Amino acid sequence: MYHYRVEDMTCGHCTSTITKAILATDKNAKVDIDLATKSVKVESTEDFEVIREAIVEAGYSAAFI
Ligand SMILES: [Cu+2]
Repeated sequence: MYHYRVEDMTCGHCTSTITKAILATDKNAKVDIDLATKSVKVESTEDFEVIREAIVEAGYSAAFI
């Protein structure tokens, strides 16, 4: 499982945008977001960096944890 910290994720709109961006990259990914801790956990067969870039392309930062 991959774990990212998305500091600029602030509301439900952000979480849905990020979830859609990840699913557009890997439709079978499992996305688990905790807004309070800015945490995005992803289970995917894609590379860690590919998923990270999907989050960045959606307009957010994605730091490694
Ligand atoms: Cu938002």
